[in-house]
Amino acid sequence: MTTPIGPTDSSRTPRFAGPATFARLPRLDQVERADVAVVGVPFDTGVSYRPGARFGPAAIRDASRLLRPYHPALDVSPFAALQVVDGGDIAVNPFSIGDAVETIDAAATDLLRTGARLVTLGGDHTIALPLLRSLHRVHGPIAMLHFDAHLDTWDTYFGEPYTHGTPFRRAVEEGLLDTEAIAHVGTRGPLYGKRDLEDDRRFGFGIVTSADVMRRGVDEVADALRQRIGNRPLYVSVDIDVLDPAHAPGTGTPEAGGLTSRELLEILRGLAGCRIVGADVVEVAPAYDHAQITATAAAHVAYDLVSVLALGPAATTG
Ligand SMILES: [Mn+2]
Repeated sequence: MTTPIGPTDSSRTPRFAGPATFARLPRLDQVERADVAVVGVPFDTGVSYRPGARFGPAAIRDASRLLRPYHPALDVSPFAALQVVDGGDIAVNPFSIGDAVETIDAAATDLLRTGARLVTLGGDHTIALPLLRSLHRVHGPIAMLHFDAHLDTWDTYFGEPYTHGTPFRRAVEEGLLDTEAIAHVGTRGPLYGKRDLEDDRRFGFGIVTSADVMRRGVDEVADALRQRIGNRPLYVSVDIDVLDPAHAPGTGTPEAGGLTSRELLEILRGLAGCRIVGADVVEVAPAYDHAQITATAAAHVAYDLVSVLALGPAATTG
């Protein structure tokens, strides 16, 4: 294997200058092959409340300029262990959700064929469905950890099946997920009714609420999740609204009482060793952000996901 091409040298080009790629990494077209591609999906037509997540990828990339190459907590240099690149943005139709879903699936499928694993920057949570469809074709049913204030297993909004509140109901209906190993983490806030939880349980989801994380602690939660997942191919979906609005104000559907960014990062680090086949960070809406709080949190989530990928087994096809 050739030595990976790392980020632009910050001793020569200051971090606030130079290319606006994720972590100042090379672009996909600048390398022979990539192990991990960080890809933007600037799409927010599926949101039910505040719009603006279409500007998420650009905001996360800008906040990622300060990421440095060594991860001390995990003792790994992810950009040296793997060839990580910025795969650019998937250009989606902002006027047709159905068309966008097909475009994301096709583009992700093409990227997966290059051998790269994808860490996707949203965009609203609608994008997880086509990403899971493309992964399912490679790996079969996939385990999933879904970090989110919300369940995202509702049926429809205004009669529409593809929205940011419905991707995981569709994913279960389509058989994309391994229902022995799917869980929400960080759930909180009011629901429409008790039925929401009954439906969700019927689909097979476990729930670790935001309050559970506080009471049980991050290590115990991460251990329990790791045990449930085992060696299954795993998708990790992080809706930034899993964080408390104090830690992520720039998002579409904020709920009080969420995780701290420290708790979220610690749980993600606890997934080291899992067979992660793909991940996303979604729902960053920079227009409601302040001082890059949300974009910085999202950049660090993406960095920790890449670092965990660098420590885990390669995603061989199942
Ligand atoms: Mn969500």
